Amino acid sequence: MKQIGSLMNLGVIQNYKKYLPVNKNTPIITMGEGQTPLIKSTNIINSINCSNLYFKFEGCNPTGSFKDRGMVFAIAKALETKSKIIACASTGNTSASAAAYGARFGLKTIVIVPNGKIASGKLAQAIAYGAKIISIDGNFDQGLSIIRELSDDNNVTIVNSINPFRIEGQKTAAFEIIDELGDSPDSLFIPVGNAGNITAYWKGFTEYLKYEKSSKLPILMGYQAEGAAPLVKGEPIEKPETIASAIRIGNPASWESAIAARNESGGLIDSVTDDEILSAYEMLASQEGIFCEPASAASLAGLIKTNLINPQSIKDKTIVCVVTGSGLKEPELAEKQFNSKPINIKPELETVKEAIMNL
Ligand code: AN7
Repeated sequence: MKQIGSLMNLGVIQNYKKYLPVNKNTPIITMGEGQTPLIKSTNIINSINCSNLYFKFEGCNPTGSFKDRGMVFAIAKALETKSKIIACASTGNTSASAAAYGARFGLKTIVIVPNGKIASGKLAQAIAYGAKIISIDGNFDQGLSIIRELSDDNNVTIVNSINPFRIEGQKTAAFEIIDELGDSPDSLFIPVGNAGNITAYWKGFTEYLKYEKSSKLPILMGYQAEGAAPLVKGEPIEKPETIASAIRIGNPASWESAIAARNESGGLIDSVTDDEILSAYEMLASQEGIFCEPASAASLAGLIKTNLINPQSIKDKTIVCVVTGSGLKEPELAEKQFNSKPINIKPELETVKEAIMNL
């Protein structure tokens, strides 16, 4: 019995409450988020010039993305202050996460999403969890500016990453990586959209160094999609475009903290093309068994780009690529993107045998 209990994931608030702004009125809630696998590369490592490569697969969170780490804490804080309504703008994953935790913990959830620009699985989640869904003929950035104005109304708690508790919860991913590796990796490669996550990882890494849980800080390497790369261009993009809909963001809310994370870590925020993203998306699935959404593959795309242009910078290093969400969010893309297609035949042993011989 005891052993079974010890294997239970108590969630990121319970596991890391010592490092979070938890007080006696903060409810310790969870849906089992966090403790996601840090998967050692078995095949891609052979074509990359580093010595240890890991994928932090955040698609294994309860709603299929890293957002759950931050959402659980934002919701705990909303409950602490007796808020009844939560709201967010989203490219999809934040809305799925908010809707799930909102449903579970009795909060009305309002989500604003860009019409026709969110993956089908994410919309299905928001519908299933019962959120009030407002689809706007506009993009994420326009949705977020509406949300910011809503936040003047005290009855509504904003659960975008402009809510500092989201960042607090998400920093636990950095803690888990250090707890598992025994120290910080040399570099962390991460997709960047609204730039909350790169901010959160940097906070986590710097705090764990301060608590002497690690001996060094990693270099942070953030990747935006080429058509949605305001941090690379140095100015907001009015009409961001990319196949990676999760990071189709032209004016990131955490702009300054992302630049600070880059500068303080001695890292880089660069862009990768949609083709590079799709190629990394295919490699993760077909070579490592990690089926992620396209935005999530921007981290590996960035590592492959770095391996080509500056191999010395990763030589002999321990590297973690953050894989932010599940490929099941957007099944249509896989059907379009991969060569492997089902063959349709009669339900007869001989016909099946013949088909297998011809594979
Ligand atoms: C899979 O859900 O912004 O740089 O509204 O879903 O912290 O924004 C999602 C972002 C990367 C970028 N990977 O993270 C939203 C939203 C996936 C994502 C990002 C997102 P941030």
